[in-house]
Amino acid sequence: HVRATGHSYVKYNNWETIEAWTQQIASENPDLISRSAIGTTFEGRTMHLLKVGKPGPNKPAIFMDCGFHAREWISPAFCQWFVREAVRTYGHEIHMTEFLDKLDFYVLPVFNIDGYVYTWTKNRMWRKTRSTYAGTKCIGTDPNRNFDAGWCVRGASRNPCDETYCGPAAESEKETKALANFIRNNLSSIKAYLTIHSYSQMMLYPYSYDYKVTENNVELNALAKATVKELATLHGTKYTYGPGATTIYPAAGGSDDWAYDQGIKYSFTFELRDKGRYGFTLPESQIRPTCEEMMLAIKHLANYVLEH
Ligand code: ING
Ligand code: ZN
Repeated sequence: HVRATGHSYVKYNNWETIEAWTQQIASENPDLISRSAIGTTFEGRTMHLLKVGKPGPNKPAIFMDCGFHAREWISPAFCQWFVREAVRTYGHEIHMTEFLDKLDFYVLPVFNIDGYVYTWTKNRMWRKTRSTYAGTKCIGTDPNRNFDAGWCVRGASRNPCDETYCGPAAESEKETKALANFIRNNLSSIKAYLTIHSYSQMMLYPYSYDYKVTENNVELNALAKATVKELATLHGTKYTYGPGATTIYPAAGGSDDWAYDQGIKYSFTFELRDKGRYGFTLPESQIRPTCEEMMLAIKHLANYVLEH
């Protein structure tokens, strides 16, 4: 049985295919996409970032990453879908045209590339990075416990053998450092930070590292409520929403909390489909509906960011 190696938006693609796709889509759409590298992973792979938007001076930006956790395959599939929809509908659909004229989307298709490769080759259920440290035989740090936001105070483990290991220090992981450096260097333009996980069908906002609420909690709650309502209009899929600590569980060191504390007032973690029937092994037949309904959510957020 031969499995085609070509890229498909309705299949899960391996890293080799996704990496080639970043090059291809950027070179086919030079007026809308530029590709850069923000760093390299522990195992030496290049972290390619796509900047999607019509070039112009002083544009605000929305940053979105996928593939923090290796086994959450629907997440990278969504980042690819988003980029394709952007280039496919620019100039044909008024809202996307306006977004790309007025905003840039930074899209990091796979953050934890080493872990993603490992889920394709050795262990489909791997979550963490693949970094090693002296003094332990256990491998990997949870990248969503490795940011400098209440680092390792709760909902994270100091044991390198655990799935939620926070790492030997905040930003110990090369991937975390690369993403944090990029955001720090672009804080004046980045208005929103979106990080895409699975599964549970949730839209979370800070805080997760503490039970405190944000200064704009009322606004974030209203925005999340309206966003998930919009998402549900397509297939009736229900997403719950709220601050991370009380909606999913308390967990320190997450990227959304860190981005928020850097001053990015619209910071969200999405947990895509489903609610546990298939979990991380969401069938490929659900890529299209999951991504189509998520496009409505992203477009709602983009519109909000433009108006605020
Ligand atoms: N869920 C997230 C996790 O990293 C989360 C939930 C969001 C934690 C924001 C901390 C901050 O555990 C999944 N599915 O990974
Ligand atoms: Zn995750």
